[in-house]
Amino acid sequence: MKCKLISVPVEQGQPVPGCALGPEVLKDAGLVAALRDLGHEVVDLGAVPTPQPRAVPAHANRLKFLPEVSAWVEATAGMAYEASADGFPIFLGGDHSISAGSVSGLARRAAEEGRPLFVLWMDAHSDFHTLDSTTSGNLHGVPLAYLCGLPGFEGYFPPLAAPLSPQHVCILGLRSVDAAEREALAETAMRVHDMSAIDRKGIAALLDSFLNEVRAANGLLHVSFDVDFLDPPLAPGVGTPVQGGATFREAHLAMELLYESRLVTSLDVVELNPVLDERGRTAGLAVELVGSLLGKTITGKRRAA
Ligand code: 5AB
Ligand code: MN
Ligand code: MN
Ligand code: MN
Repeated sequence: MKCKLISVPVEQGQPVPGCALGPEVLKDAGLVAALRDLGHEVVDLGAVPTPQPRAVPAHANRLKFLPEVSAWVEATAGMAYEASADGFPIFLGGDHSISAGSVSGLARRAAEEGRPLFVLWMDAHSDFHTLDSTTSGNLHGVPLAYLCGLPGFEGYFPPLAAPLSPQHVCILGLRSVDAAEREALAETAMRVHDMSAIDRKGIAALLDSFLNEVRAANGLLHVSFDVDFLDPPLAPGVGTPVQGGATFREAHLAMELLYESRLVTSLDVVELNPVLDERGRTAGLAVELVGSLLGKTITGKRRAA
């Protein structure tokens, strides 16, 4: 596989300084070597150049850094569209607002190819606020609502070439949902698997059923991996930790199943905050999980799918 690394050093979508250091620290933690050891070609496309803030109208809600984040979304979408012509793009965040850009660029490409884009959103949070419903004003909490075409983004975020179909989206690992998000989620056809579902059914059963849908539809599959999906003691280097997250083995198993499916075509790794990390543990684990998603197994042998 030809892995294309795209750095998106944005932290204005969330309140804690340090998140923009994510791409460099993931590379320092051995990301390139981990991928090469698995036999992949790695092309580092560098960082999305810092864009000029977009001229957007004033918004009635107190949104933080809207012109800046909106500009990053537009610039990242352009880069994602270009990079997805071939290979396996990996977007290194930066906060989760970057996925409004990466996924919209990938969705435009998928629409042109006439294939449905599926998205697996691995996250403690649903990121399903609109610009009107967010109470924090932090724009890392809105990307999934934007990507699904919820109202209120017009004129503030770039126009979407191809909104996601909610039936093609699966949230995994959820344990923090705001009231407005809960209402909006109740009205969509998205698959929403919270931690309680993982406890009861197991991550393998939940993922298998989604992966079967992707396969049956001949879909492309993007994985948006918010590092706060992981349980905070394993992954302290995140700005919005929530107790009760995925365990070390649950996370690895998810990645192993995703690899075996051979369905994944692109990836985001977001929300790592190296300033909050403890001795590089979160960065190291994130690199290890990317390795598992791209073929690393315990014995080095491949399992039959
Ligand atoms: B993340 C919260 N719902 O809107 C909000 O880390 C948290 O990308 C958003 O998943 C977390 O501020 C966004 C309370
Ligand atoms: Mn997120
Ligand atoms: Mn999150
Ligand atoms: Mn976060």
